[in-house]
Amino acid sequence: MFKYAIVRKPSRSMIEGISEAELGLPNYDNAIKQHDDYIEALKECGLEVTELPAVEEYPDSCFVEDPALMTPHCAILTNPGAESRRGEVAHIADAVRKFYDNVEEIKSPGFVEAGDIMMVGDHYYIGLSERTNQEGADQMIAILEKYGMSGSVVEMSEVLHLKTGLGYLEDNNLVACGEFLTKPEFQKYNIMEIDQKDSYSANSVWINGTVLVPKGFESTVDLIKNKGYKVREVDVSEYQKLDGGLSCLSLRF
Ligand code: CIR
Repeated sequence: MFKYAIVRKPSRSMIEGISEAELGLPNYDNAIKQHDDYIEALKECGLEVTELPAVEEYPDSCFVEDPALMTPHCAILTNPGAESRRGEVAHIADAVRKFYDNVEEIKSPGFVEAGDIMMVGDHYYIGLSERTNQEGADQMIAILEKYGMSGSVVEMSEVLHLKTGLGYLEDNNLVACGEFLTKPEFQKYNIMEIDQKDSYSANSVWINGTVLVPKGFESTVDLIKNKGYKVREVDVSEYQKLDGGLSCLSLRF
């Protein structure tokens, strides 16, 4: 069960965030409304939410999932592969230290963005993406092992982050799309297949028994409800325009 979440208010500079989505620029006012509802959804799942102030200097800084990984035993400050995002780590560090005594760091030439990391119990799958490299993954695995956890790498090539196409819903259930459907390491899970046209909804998030699903993907809602989960839809369309999903908008621990 998770107790806390950290989010960061989007900055007006978010329109300059990295994007390959080709869905147009996000509307700031609408993004704020959606962010408020996202926070409400986290609270409905029983989380105590810390909202950090916007940082105009970093357009992608509302995607707090990437600069840190929170585990039950330690927190790890990452080293984002995207150069324009590297400075976000210093901005999240204080908030992380308020909750953790054990805070570790990924260092260059190792790069990790924690959107590439999926937790399954004590094991952490680490996607090797354009943002996370082998050296970063090796450092991450060494840190996890120091605290009695484990990690393994997942080769990937189709999407931005590992969790862009994959989400663990606990109880051995995985929502997956595209290249992740056939990866040998995931065949031991019950794979709930997300159709390619609904790929954005593969980034659905389990929080304390409820699954947050991005708004507008009825078949995904049905798929997840049919497995017995409670579903809460959240409209994050303004963040989709920046290649960001539901999971990227918070740290949950
Ligand atoms: C980026 O490209 O870094 C941001 N525009 C989106 C980050 C999304 N984060 C995530 O999937 N964990």
